[in-house]
Amino acid sequence: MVRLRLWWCSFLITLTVLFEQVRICSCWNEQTPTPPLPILPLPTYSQIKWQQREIIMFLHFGVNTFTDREWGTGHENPAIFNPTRLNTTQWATVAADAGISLMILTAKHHDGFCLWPSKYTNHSVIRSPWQGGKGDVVRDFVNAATAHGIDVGIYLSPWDRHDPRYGNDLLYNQYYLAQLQELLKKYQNVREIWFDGAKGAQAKNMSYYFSDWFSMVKELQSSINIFSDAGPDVRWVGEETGSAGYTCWSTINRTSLSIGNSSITEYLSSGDPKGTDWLPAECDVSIRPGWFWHESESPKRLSKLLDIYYNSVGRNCVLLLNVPPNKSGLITDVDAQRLKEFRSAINTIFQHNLAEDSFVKVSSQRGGFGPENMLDTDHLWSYWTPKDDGGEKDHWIEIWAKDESFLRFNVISIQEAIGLGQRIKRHEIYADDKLIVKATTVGYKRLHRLDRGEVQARVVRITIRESKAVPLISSIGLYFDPFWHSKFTVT
Ligand code: FUL
Repeated sequence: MVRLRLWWCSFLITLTVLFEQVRICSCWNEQTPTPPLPILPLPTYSQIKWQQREIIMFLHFGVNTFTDREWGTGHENPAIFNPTRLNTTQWATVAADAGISLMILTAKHHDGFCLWPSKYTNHSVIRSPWQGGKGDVVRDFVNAATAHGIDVGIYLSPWDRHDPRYGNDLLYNQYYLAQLQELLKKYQNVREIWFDGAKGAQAKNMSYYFSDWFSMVKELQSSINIFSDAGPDVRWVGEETGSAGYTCWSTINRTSLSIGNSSITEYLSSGDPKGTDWLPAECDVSIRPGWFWHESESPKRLSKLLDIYYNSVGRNCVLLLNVPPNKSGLITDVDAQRLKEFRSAINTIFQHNLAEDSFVKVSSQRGGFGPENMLDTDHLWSYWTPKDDGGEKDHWIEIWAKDESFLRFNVISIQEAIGLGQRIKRHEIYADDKLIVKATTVGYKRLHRLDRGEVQARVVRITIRESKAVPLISSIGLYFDPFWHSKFTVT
């Protein structure tokens, strides 16, 4: 009898446990699949917003515009600053027409002349005939940009060839910090502040109190991105022709960086897969040979601007393109026209993604994170990811032409869901089993414009050979760039 009771009890317990397991399992199946864990470091909200801008605009304007120089001496007479037709609305219109969402103005360049009426110096617009000394270029710039829905950034040169305090660490740092506070209190919603590392040979011994400056900036405007050779939010790419490293990580070790140090340019250009800081690179380059406007110069050709686009935005960077206003205070028509052509060319190239008309197959998929996520409009939080089985094997995506047709393209685009970290170390692309691209990093956006020219294929395969953790791909694309005239055409 006792035995029977015991048997009956254990039977009931087993049944309950089984029932509970089935219940947990079925609940589990009903739940929305969760994303994989992130791989640190991650971008901040402001860094993601910055990255999504892709192209931003620099405006170098000041006394050099009137003296035909690149670096002023600091001895310029403020009276030479007299832009007779200054119109910041025209600047903003040119930027808006080019699809630009952030403009950065040189409030003070190395010559020390201030485009706003700073109370800490009289070497400024106060002493210029423009608007009878009552004008404020920074104010007009901020107002015009804001009215056009464009964000603003400010460049305030640390190197100052005018101010007598320059050379005295304490006095000059106090002056510089005072101007920073003045600007960031006066002009709201500044999205980027640019700390230029350039210093003339005679100024090498001056030290800047970067920690004080950075802390003050964040205290006054917390959503701002601070740019310098060493970040902390955006890093210099290490050169000024508009080209990032073929390998370009948004991660780097900040402790290995310092401002104005020419021996780290390669490190800046490639970043560091082992880096513990998220510090993406910005590629600054001018539409003209110089940063300031010079009558004798003209804008770069469209083909050059497109090369720059592929080598900067197409290598996981933001392109900061300088378009300098001229002596009259306007962006020159040829520059405005070139910029329009540039935007229209980009729109033309990327208007039709052949992958959208194709079948997409993948090596495997984590539940809820299928290949369709690579073809929607969310290029950040919607992504395909394979099953994470911990194995070392390759993951791949195949794009198949429908029916008996061929995919005809010369550009391939891949984007990683960087909100969960940058992961891909090596990838390859095959057209009908023929290797056409062997590359390294992807990041926010990787564009491969094929040197070998146009390719026609039934199937294109993207293979991820090495990744820090399972890859998360937010977008893939195959495009035909009609502006790319390569010597070779491979079918
Ligand atoms: C450099 C400066 O010396 C140039 O004049 C220009 O402003 C460029 C963006 O940065 O370091």
